[in-house]
Amino acid sequence: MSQEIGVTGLAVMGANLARNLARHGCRVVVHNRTRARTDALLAAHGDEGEFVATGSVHEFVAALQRPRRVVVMVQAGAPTDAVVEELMAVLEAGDVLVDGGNARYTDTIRRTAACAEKGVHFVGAGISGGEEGALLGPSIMPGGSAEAYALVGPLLESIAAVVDGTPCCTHVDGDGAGHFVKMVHNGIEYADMQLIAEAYDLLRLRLGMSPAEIGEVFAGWNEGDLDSYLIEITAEVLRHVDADTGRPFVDVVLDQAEQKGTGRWTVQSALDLGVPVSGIAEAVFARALSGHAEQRAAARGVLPGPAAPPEPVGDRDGFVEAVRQALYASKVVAYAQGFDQIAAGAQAHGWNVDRAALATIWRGGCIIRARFLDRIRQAFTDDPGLTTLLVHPYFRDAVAQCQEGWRTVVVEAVRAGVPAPGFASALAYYDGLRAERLPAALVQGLRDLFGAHTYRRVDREGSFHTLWSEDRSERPVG
Ligand code: NBP
Repeated sequence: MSQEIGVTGLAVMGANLARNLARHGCRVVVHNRTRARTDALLAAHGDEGEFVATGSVHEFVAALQRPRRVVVMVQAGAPTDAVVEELMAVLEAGDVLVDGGNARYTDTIRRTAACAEKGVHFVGAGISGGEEGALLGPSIMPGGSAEAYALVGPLLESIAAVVDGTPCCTHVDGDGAGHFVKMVHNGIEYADMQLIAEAYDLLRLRLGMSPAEIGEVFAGWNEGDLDSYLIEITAEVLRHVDADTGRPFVDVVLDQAEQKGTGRWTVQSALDLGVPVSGIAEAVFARALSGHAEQRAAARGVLPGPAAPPEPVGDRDGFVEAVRQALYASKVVAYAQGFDQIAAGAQAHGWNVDRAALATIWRGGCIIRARFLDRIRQAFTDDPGLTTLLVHPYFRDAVAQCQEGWRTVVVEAVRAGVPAPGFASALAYYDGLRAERLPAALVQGLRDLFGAHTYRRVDREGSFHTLWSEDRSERPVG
């Protein structure tokens, strides 16, 4: 395989990916709509490897040997369509076009089909790790055909993060599979961050700890089961002091969380698939609530909280440990839900997604990298058809050990009027899964009464309808 690739789109991600490729001995032909970015890249980093700067798209494509390998790193949506269209006018059958942006997976399915008409392989590759990951080793989730992966996979694997000698890059499966799993990865990231934020809030409001003290707690947690990139950077952010005011950094940041869209896409897809990703949904809605400044201003000081001021928490160390348990258990639920969505998406689209392989490539490079992904990898390796992570013996026992603290924290949050939607909904999901009977039976009864929607019985096969407005006798239906 020739060690050559083209990269178009040289903003932060594309430039760093190009540098990563060049540092790994690849000849990198670079291009950007605005030439100044190309020149800036070469001026600053041209000595890191072999770069070939090009001006026009024609020049860019002509500088590559066939079959050409081209990575597109531009803004998702219309810009990606514009770039793909421009490239498709010059690329030829057998060439490979890799979209490393955060494309919506349905767009990737459409682009893959359109490129295939001309014999060009389209690879929608999820890339996680931000700008640092792009430079030093991201986690890469390429979709597309096996034939296309054979052409670009080894190159992508060579620049990915490496954990225990294994590159954090694997062929996920056909057309949109790569971008689908990247979307769910980002959804899990939303849930993870929301849970971390709730843990911080409870320690601050119920124990009166300072951000720096809570930073120390997170640093300590990072030594154990919670060891992860997000926990590590939480400690860093909480310890940070604003240079202008001398106040904790978190206290000078406006408390309105923004979003770029992948969390929302994950929830929209989960709704279509019928998968209860309540942890991700709560995280998306919590960000939305934080941004509803008008409603918050109207309610602040107007809506009463608990009648009596909450009593101080007596056992400080015990409460810190309970919050750790709530965080760990809720995190397992969020990951379990995300992996359920991946299984459901794969089934709906006819992809064969190996969840153990995904957990393997999420152990490094990406934002959700965490020690416990190794446990998830092991769980799906033990049982590739595992119905839910929560019933694997390791996670069943680990969550069971956290259960008491988890429940204490949710009760305390409710009692004190501190919002903890992630912890509470994760616990409700857990209790919902393990319930002997759910009140869904009553929902079915109501649906049958007002809409003749029918129901199934616990003691007989088939569907039934009760003649509610007549003699209330029961009829088999269909
Ligand atoms: P941006 O998402 O900010 O996009 C800027 C790039 O898109 C520039 O190269 C710009 O060219 C190009 N571009 C645009 Br905008 N419209 C174009 C058009 N019509 N034709 C040609 N080029 C066009 O860059 P980024 O933050 O480096 O991210 C690149 C991709 O990677 C995105 O899809 C992003 O979602 C994804 N991603 C980002 C991160 C991250 O941490 N930032 C992480 C993972 C994935 P110009 O210079 O001429 O304006």
